[in-house]
Amino acid sequence: ADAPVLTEVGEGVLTITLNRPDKLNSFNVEMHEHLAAALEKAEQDDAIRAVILTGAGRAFSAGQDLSDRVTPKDGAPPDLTVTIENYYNPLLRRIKALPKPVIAAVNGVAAGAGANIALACDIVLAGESAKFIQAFSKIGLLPDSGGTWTLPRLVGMARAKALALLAEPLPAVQAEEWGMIWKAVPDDDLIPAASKLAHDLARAPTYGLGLIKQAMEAAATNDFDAQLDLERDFQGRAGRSPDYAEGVRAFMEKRAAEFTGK
Ligand code: T3D
Repeated sequence: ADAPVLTEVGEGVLTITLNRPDKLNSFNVEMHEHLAAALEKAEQDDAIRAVILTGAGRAFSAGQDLSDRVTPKDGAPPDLTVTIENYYNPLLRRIKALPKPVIAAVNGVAAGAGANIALACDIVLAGESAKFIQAFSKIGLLPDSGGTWTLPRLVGMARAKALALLAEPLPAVQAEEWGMIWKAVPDDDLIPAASKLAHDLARAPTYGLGLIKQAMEAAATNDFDAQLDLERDFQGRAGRSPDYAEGVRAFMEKRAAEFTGK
């Protein structure tokens, strides 16, 4: 059988493709395990300086594979905390903690956990025909994979609650208008645009980009004073990096900088 996740590395960019197209790239344990391994590679390999997450076929991901979630009449219900604790939550923590930019290239429908995994990425590009659906409420669940935290921060509480309660599909263009994603682009431009973005980022001072990502995430829970302290400390670290030295030298010498990610 085909691998449930495909990976490809080139010029500092790791492209991860969810690959269960017949099931709209919905998540089973095997796909979780392959995705975790791919992200671990991104963590450990210094040569990888940006990541693209996308889906094969017509969907980005339809969230949890529901085919093994059917509760027999009079049977015991599944314990959903197990998959969330063992697979979804570690996945979301991995994406957030990775000190490298992760770009979601949302090639089609992103539903349930599939939507919230995309929205946890650092830059979200979507094809114009893609839709985001907080599908959970249709089957009696609530948004997981960080959705109840992420959505209100991205679009405000009014829109977040309505999206979660109504489970109405939000087209990519409207998602861009609402500030929920970075950009909606014509479908045919999606992969080239994501690839260009990722390659530009991979050539950038990626150590600094990692600090930017961590500082922004920390701001969600820090107060202003704590955040000023964090900026001081992180800037101290950035200021000792070879890429900062190269950036300043290149500016003064009026030439293009050559960053190494250190
Ligand atoms: O369980 C836990 O561990 C807790 C964690 C929960 C996390 C979650 O993500 S819960 C939410 C799960 N996801 C959903 O509820 C979404 C279900 N899917 C849909 O609503 C629709 O499929 C879409 C809106 C995503 C796409 O609609 P459409 O009309 O383009 O396609 P379709 O015809 O519905 O689906 C195509 C095929 O994919 C179809 O199979 P078939 O008939 O061709 O054999 C469909 O059953 C299958 N499919 C789609 N989504 C899932 C799925 N199979 C299993 N699980 C799915 N989530």
